[in-house]
Amino acid sequence: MGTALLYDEEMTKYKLLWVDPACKIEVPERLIVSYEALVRSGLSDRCISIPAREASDSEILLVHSELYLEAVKKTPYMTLEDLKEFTLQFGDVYFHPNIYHCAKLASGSALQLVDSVMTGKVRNGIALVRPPGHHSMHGAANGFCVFNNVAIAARYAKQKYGVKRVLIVDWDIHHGQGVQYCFEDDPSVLYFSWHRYEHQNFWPNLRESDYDSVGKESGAGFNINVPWNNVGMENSDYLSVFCHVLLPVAYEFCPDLVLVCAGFDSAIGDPEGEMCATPDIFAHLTHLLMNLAGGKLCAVLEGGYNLTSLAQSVCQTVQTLLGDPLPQLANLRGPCKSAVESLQCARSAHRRYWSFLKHAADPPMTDISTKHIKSAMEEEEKTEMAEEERCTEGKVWPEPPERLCPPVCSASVLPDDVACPDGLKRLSSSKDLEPLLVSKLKNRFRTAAVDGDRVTTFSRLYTLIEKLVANEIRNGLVLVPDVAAAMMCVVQDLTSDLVKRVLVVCVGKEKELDYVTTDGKVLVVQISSEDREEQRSKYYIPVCLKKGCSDTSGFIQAVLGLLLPLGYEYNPDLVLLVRMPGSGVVDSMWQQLIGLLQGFAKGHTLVLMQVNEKACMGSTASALLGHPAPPLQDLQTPFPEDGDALERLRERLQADWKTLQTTS
Ligand code: X5A
Ligand code: ZN
Repeated sequence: MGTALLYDEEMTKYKLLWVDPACKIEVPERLIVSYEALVRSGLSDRCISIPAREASDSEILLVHSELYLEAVKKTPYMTLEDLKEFTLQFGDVYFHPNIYHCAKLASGSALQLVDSVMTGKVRNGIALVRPPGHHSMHGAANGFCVFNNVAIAARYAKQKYGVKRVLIVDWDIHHGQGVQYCFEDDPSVLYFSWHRYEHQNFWPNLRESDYDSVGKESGAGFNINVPWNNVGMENSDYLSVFCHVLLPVAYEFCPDLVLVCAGFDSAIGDPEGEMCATPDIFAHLTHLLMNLAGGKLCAVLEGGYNLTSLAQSVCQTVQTLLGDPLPQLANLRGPCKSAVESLQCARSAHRRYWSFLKHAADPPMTDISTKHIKSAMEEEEKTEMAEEERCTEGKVWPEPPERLCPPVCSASVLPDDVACPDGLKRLSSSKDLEPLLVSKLKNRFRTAAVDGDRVTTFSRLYTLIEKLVANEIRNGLVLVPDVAAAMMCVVQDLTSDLVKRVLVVCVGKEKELDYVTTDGKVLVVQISSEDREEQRSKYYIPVCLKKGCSDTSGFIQAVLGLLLPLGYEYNPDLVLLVRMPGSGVVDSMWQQLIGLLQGFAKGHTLVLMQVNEKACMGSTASALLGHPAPPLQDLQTPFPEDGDALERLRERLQADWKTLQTTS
């Protein structure tokens, strides 16, 4: 199961033929540099190339009016003067004799991609297209867009494949108002968009781009807008919105298909967006969506006008779709004040529709009632802000580091009588442990004689960790007789010299977790039914769920709203995932957890399980190998106590962990 790449040089063959400052950035080179970067980096060779095709009339009519289609059909025969005049009835768009052909190819490419993914020919894919689509409307071109490629693709997927729920994630820096209008009364398509808004002072300057446009009639709750009221948003702002707004809703929605309006004008250096998120953020945004809908994800290019930033961002996205390890994001801060306001407003506007947001706090009244006065004030603040603080087109940033795949994806350390799951490499030999380490282990087990089997297991485990750290192996699965003791050994003895920061995720009850707490070399997040209020410290975070780990709703809520942001801020070099015996965690939840955790530490995850839990070895191995987790179906409403407790915990931890901030 691979990654599809759709590209056709034909779509580079139209351009602006007159002077129009609003349109001059939409150039054929956008597509050329994106594709060439994929070729140069060797990524295109690893994709499955799918031919583009033209969308048919009836497919275009899934979204657009006959009148509009017939009008566009005439453009190839128009004179330059006619084209100019035709263009005038629309906003910020241009026509060219070849654009109708390209627009049909752009929509058709999105449909070919949907076909490839829905028939199982590929797992996921990307379509590099021009013209973009998300601004075009039922009867109008707009914002460089002629046909709404992604909207057509969503309707097509529903019609042709009986897809029940489609999630559209629009990370382009402009509001895809065309997509919003298309689906605002439709509960089967959930549209999420963040966009530069500046209290309606940024194009397309629509009142309905604000957070309070939540959808209409039965579609209420299925339109999510997160307006950015300042420029200069960073990686941490984008991740906060994903963790605290989009992902909780997306998991509750449980889509059958994910479509991405993949505009890269939200990246640093873009003259339209003026944001500061780096191209490697798209690796993480992509990754965070890849465990939804069983991995069925179709990305379709929208905007992106800084050619350097665009090409890098496209590569980051494709490399993630291919399953390569994620880049580490260093020095993440909390969201900025303006981002917190935006995400708080969006959460609050949607909490009546989504049980995963039920406990979101109200934004302070003043923020709403004085918004416009405030916006004027902010305008001033901003111009006063040192100009070099703001990102401009001339801004430079380091090229994202190369993302190297280790020679071995997944390795295992297992007792000799346990069969190794397919695809995993069994570690059966190892060098002898240093005597010092052996004596430490003996101490740990409080036995004079650590038996031979145990020493063998631990020396193999040590070898595995060394190879993870050396990037010879991506991740590992280890079965031990006593998980609690093994966890302690790994954390205190085996990793201390090798790894700067270990994120320990402990699933289920464990009495003796008190030791690993103080110096920041280890961060423990434990999810169980046990309340250990007195234990809380910055580096030991127990999450208590009323019904423990078997409550998938509470569990996923804790993972998205707490574990993910903490992980991003902590930025571990190794993730140790410990499954306590009898934790009760549901298989699909366990796989989701493994999948999501692989966004940290370049994918270096070590899973520790008890030998008698062989039953879940297969699903663990599958998740470690990078197969998408099955969707979490039929999630129940979380227990109100759990939602409350989670919100309180987040509140309390906000002083130490800025990424947990959801209120101002
Ligand atoms: C697809 C896209 C932007 C239009 C900006 C017009 N369109 N000012 O990014
Ligand atoms: Zn855009």
